[in-house]
Amino acid sequence: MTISKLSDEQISEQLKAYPHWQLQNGKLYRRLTFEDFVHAMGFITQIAILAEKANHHPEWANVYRTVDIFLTTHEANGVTERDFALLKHIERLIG
Ligand code: HBI
Repeated sequence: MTISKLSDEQISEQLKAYPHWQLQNGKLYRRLTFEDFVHAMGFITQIAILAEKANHHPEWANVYRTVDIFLTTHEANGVTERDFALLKHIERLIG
């Protein structure tokens, strides 16, 4: 199923509800900092399971207790509702 990317205006409008996130190089981006490396890995593992179930995967970088997470939809070459769905899962998980 092809999915269309959202416009920058649509993205900015939806991001108003998520002030920790920003649009960076066409991707939704947030830096997460955990109490230690093991907690960072626990987060990554939980999101990995969700992502696999949704067949929609993040791009991320982990250095010790930080996780930089980037959400974009490769097949749309931009941000789609699938990215916001994963963002909402992440926000629910970290509380
Ligand atoms: N994850 N972020 C992202 N974007 C995609 O387009 C995507 C994906 N995970 C799996 C996936 N596409 C598959 O549907 C295709 O690789 C077949």
